Amino acid sequence: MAVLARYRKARAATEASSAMVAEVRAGLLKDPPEIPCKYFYDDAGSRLFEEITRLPEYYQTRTEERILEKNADAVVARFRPTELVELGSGASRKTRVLLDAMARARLLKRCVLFDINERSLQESLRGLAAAYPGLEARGVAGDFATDLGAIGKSTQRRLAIFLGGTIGNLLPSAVPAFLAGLAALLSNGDGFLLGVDLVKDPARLHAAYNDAAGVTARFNRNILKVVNEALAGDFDAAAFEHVAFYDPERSWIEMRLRALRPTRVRVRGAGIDRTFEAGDEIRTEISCKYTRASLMELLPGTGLQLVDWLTDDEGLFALAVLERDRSRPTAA
Ligand code: AVJ
Repeated sequence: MAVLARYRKARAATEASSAMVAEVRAGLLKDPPEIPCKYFYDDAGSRLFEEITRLPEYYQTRTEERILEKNADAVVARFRPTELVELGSGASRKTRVLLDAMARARLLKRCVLFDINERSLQESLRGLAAAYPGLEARGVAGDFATDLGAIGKSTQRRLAIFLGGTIGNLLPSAVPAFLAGLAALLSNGDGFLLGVDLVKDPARLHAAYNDAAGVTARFNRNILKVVNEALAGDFDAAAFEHVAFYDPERSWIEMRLRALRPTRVRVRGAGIDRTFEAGDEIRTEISCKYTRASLMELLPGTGLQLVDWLTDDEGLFALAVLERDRSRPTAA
């Protein structure tokens, strides 16, 4: 059987690394300084994130998987997709729940995976090719905030999925443009499943980002190693502690790295040379939490409509079921 499993990069390697130079430099020169959270996901960081998804405190992944398992057949029955498009697929365990539902409905033809980490993509594509003979699977490596266009449009009926609550990494002000870009990949009547972590008891959120085993702390500090390796830096990761807290005003978790003592840092590849005093912080991630209402506020003008809201009994996590607006022309 012919299995098509290939991937390409949304941008050339040189272009991606010059973007990293500019982004890391601009971030570290901000006050307070920051490092974009997409740089968490080198191979070690991707593995640490997989470990996070199995932590007892990190309810997101298993809750979303349960919601998906319960509703996959109904979602497939509603949109009748022949092609699945997954953004930020990572290890792509949840992808299979939908591919299985599409196969049961005898609709499954194609699958496109989009992820920042090339190795995750290659492994996922290899796994899917083995598990779904005849599936036309391809991958695109890129940044979902800027490179979505590289996926291109399709003549197939598409179901796009963006799971895990990763939309929370975008500032809410950046979400409408992202959603409009995603809608441009779809045709009228196509579906989009968006996983969102919900506003809840701050203690529960705090625990999820400050796990007892310290995996999130290792994940957070790993970003310094990524910067060191890619940009000839000399961050002393041991000089920084993990900080994660919930900001109830902005409804987001913020992760930071806080200097434990004065530490000089040079990042030669980004032209950075500065000292962090004890207590100085670098912001490494925001993870926004939504309600049905706060998500709906971001939809007008994007070409997407909320048609269902699937959640768990405890109201921890939701899958927003969105449809490419039928009343709009398909042209982006
Ligand atoms: C993959 C972005 C959804 O925000 O919860 C996990 C990343 N950061 N623990 C999240 C993360 C700290 C995760 N997302």
